[in-house]
Amino acid sequence: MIDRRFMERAIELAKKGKGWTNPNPLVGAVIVKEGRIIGEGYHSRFGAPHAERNAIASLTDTAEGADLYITLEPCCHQGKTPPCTDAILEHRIARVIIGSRDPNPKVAGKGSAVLRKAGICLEEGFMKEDCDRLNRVFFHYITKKRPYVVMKYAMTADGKIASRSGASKWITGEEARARVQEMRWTYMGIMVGIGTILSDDPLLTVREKGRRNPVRIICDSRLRIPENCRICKTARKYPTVVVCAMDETKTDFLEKRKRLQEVGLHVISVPGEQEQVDLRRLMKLFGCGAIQAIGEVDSILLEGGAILNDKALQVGILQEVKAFIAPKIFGGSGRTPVEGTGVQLPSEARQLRLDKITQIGGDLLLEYLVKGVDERCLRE
Ligand code: AOF
Ligand code: ZN
Repeated sequence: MIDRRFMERAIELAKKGKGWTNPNPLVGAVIVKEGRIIGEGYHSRFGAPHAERNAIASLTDTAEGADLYITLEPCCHQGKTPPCTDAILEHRIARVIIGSRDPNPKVAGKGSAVLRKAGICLEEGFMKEDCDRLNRVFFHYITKKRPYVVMKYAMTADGKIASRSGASKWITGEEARARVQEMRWTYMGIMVGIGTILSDDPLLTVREKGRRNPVRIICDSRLRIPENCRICKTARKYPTVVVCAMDETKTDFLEKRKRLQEVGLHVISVPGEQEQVDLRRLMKLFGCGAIQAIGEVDSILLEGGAILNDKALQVGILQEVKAFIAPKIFGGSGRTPVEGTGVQLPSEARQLRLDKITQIGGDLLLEYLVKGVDERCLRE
């Protein structure tokens, strides 16, 4: 009999790797014999052993004839670690119950095929939706080689991200702000526009000790970032990339870059139309790890401001929107999360699909998926 409880346990284990496995997936494994768990494990860190091997290492009995519940199809390739399919066969596991299929072209059904061919009884797609939910980022990144980008903002019930005077501290309550902190360490990058640096002088780091900090990415077409801002002052401690759209041959650029490099920033120029950063090309560079000293970035939390948010939506680099809504009203002329020109007609709106609603303290968190993958984004 296949038991949901064991896959639920595997999912719970997988989640323990959150924030550490990127750009690898979250994976949990449970080995069951005669209705009893005899081994369990998860993928805990990028480069560390896979979930299956950790589960095997923890066995309290031989795995011969046992069932393996695994949230993701076992790999069959030699990566940083040897194929998990080998370990499953060596330990004579009789049945493998898989949640998600691994879309990594190196695996993509081949892992299952190896097991089936070896005579293992396979159940695929068990609790697939729950298992797929663990790895939205990985599925996007491994098939498209672009970061999964999430736009996050906090607004009042009347849609303002700041009051009339521009003040934005604070819109949401403490618990919602703690949730944002948690979001930061689950993404590999955190991106803002220069406007946000000039108005808020944020640090964009993770306060919780012992957590990984995302790479800070500042879109700053003309390199206006002041050397005395908090980002610059902490650039040696927290990797930071400033992306501009300047002519790399001009002395103006060379001089500014030199000064910023001296404080520890990585400066690149990715010029697009109208002397602005080409966001699609930038995503491609991050996805394939082309930015020296940063490596591959599988996910980015976009924290504003309104102009960059608009641009990101327009060029199609966004996969998800996370909107916090505070139970208060500012009224007046305060700024809104997405500005720019906007659409002429409601029928021209960018469509989202509501994915989840959570109450956090007195605030709401609405999570939406952006409908349809923008193919333009993948070509360029
Ligand atoms: C599994 N179990 O726990 C994980 C899998 O570079 P490596 O060797 O760590 O391999 C990374 C790839 O292996 C990754 O892209 C994904 O396809 C798969 N991850 N597979 O069987 C695991 N983490
Ligand atoms: Zn593996």
